[in-house]
Amino acid sequence: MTVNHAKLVAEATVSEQRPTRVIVCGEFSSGKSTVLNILMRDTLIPAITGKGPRPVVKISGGDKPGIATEAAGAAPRPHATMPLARDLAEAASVSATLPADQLRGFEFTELPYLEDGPIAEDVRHHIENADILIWATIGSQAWRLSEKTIIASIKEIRPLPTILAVSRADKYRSERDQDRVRERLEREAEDYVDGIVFLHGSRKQITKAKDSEEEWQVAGGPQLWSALAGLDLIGATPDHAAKTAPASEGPTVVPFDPPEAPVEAVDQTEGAATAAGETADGPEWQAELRALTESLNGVVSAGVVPAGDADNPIGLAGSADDVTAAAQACLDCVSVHKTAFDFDGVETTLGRTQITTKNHLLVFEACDDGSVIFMFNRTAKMNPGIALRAFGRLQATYQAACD
Ligand SMILES: Nc1nc2c(ncn2[C@@H]2O[C@H](COP(=O)(O)OP(=O)(O)OP(=O)(O)O)[C@@H](O)[C@H]2O)c(=O)[nH]1
Ligand SMILES: [Mg+2]
Repeated sequence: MTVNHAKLVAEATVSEQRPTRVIVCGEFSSGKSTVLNILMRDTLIPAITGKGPRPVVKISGGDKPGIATEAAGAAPRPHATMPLARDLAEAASVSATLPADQLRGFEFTELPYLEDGPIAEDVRHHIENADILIWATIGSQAWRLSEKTIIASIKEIRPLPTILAVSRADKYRSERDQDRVRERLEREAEDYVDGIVFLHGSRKQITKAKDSEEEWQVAGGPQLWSALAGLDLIGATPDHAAKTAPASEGPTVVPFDPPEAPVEAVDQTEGAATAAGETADGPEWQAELRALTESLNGVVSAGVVPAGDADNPIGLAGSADDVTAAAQACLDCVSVHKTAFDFDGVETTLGRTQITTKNHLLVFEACDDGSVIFMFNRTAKMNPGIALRAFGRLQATYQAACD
């Protein structure tokens, strides 16, 4: 898989002491446990049927694997394997620690299904302490008024960056149907969610995804991780008191923190500038941006065209040919814009620009120093909303390095 978890973790856990907390919420049977199973790439959590009580389900990465349930007022009870659905339904909570690499630094918590109405105190507590919300919705009826109302109440408690996970997308009759739903959701849920991911989460599909990257891609696993990587997290400070402070204090963006692990070299176009203080892979900002693009799914190419050096784009992702082609498309666009829209001799500035084709999205922006940063994506692998958000982070990181 292409997700750089080191980056996600480094970024999300400002303090080493605490994992990134992701709460998975949604209405009854909307696919919350399925989201956890897809992230784990395993069908560990059974589907509990009936509209009765549900345990809080917590999954974390860690070296000491273990599963424990808790019942109200009783000590945690360890289990060698995940209890059956009927036993789980009677527990107040179940926690599983798994040695899976991709979960390291994370704590995913499925909260019992929510209904329109006041948010219970214990649910409120989870929201106040969370970093990210994944809202699960059923593909055939996605984004109902009740969901909007519940998410609004959650965001009033804490304005969590939010991924909309659309389950049962395998039930759409065609890709066109899914595209139509995506377009509608992008329009209607725009103010509430920061990214949309479609899931094919039947238990059979998740089982197939265990040993096959291709099947995992079909399930939507890499897309889900990509969407998480594209988020700006709020309020993560090592100080617990600050974390639980009222949301009215406003969000603060966690600074981008590159992974410490060496970043794999990407095709570099010859002739890129070399200045003092560079690492073997180029200046530090290049390593940062490569780590970020590497954590995204569906990037064909990405790079920077230095000001006044159009022939030597700096590759951040993709082959040298792909970088050159996308760079050329951006430069042509800038050039056409300059000549075609030069009103009365006053040069207009081209802002962030996106070109959408049937299967791709090219987005670029000219920076203050005249250089151009771009990203070229496959839309089937990362939907445009997430891609634009991710590009925003790429551009902001680059701009900060230029300043
Ligand atoms: N085919 C298919 N089935 C799915 C998908 N997502 C969920 N299901 C099935 O729908 C049922 C409910 O899914 P869950 O993930 O348990 O939903 P939940 O939100 O955790 O449900 P509650 O905790 O009971 O509210 C299960 O039988 C799942 O296997 C999907 O993407 N495709
Ligand atoms: Mg569930």
